Parts: sequence; structure tokens; C-alpha cells
Amino acid sequence: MKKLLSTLAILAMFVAPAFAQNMSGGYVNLISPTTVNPGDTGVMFTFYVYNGSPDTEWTKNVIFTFPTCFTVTAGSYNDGGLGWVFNFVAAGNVGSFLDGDGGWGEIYDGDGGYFYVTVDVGGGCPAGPAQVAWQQDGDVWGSPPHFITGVCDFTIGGTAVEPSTFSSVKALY
Ligand SMILES: [Ca+2]
Ligand SMILES: [Ca+2]
Repeated sequence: MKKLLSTLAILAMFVAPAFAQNMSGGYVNLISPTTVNPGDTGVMFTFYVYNGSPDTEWTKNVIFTFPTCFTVTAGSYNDGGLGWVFNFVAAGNVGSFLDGDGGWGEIYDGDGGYFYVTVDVGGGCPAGPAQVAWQQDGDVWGSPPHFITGVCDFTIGGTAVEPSTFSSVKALY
């Protein structure tokens, strides 16, 4: 199937040489939560992951990197019946969904679904704006780049969240 599609893509190249071929167009949206608090445990982050590759490159791995004060404890996904096979690996503040059946990637171009990553929020996490960095690795089909990255914003609650004058910040110490 992929070879047939590839042949069509090559034909398309002759017609339109500027046709982009890479993993661009993919994205990850954080659905929830918008705020966590230091010391929270078992917080499940829900993401929507979409593969927007224009050249039939399929997403092989999906990697989420939380702030270093977080600990990833579990991960799962809902492919809506598409039949993905990912193995989940937690390593400190990083949660990785890795292609579980070899061969080409799992999320076809034009497909998306939900990923769930459960974390413990360290009691020492600093309050304020925070980000989850994400990466989708493609299966190295066609032209590079074979990955796409981005960040999702959320907030760590607690004290000293709002912009403060220097004196008020200093007063905390
Ligand atoms: Ca490609
Ligand atoms: Ca695979």
C-alpha cells in the first residue's frame, strides 16, 4: 500500500516539484489539565496527536518531555480503532510511546488520536508557566525532516505565580 502511495507521490513530484515532503503539518494539542499543583500525584495529561505529513510518512514514536521536577508513571492511548501498536516507556520526566511492531510507523498521515500520560508533580516544582515538549518521529519515509517538535503550555499553581515586583519576590526568601 505504501509503495503504491509512494509511486503516486513521486508522480506528483514531477507535476509539482515544490511539493513538500517531510513530517511538517503534524501537531500535538494538550487537552487537559491547564493547571497542576506541586505535590499532586497521579495527574493524567490528555493530548491529541495528529500526523500531518504530506509525503506518506507515518509517526513511529511520540515522546513527551515534562519539566524535570515531574515523574512520569504511566501512559496509554486511544486510537479510535485504527490499530496502533505502541509500547510505553517511562524514564524520569520523559514518557515515550515507541513503535511496538517494527516496520513502518503507526499513525498514518492524516490520522490522529488521544495519548494519556500520568505524572507525579514534585513538591519542589516552581510555580508559574510550564511546558510539555513533544516530538513525533517519522518512519524515515521519503524526504526529511523525519521528525517534528513543539511545546504545549500549562501552569504550575501555588505561590508566586503572578508577576511580582523584585521586592515581593525577594520577600519570599
Ligand atoms: Ca517523509
Ligand atoms: Ca510499526
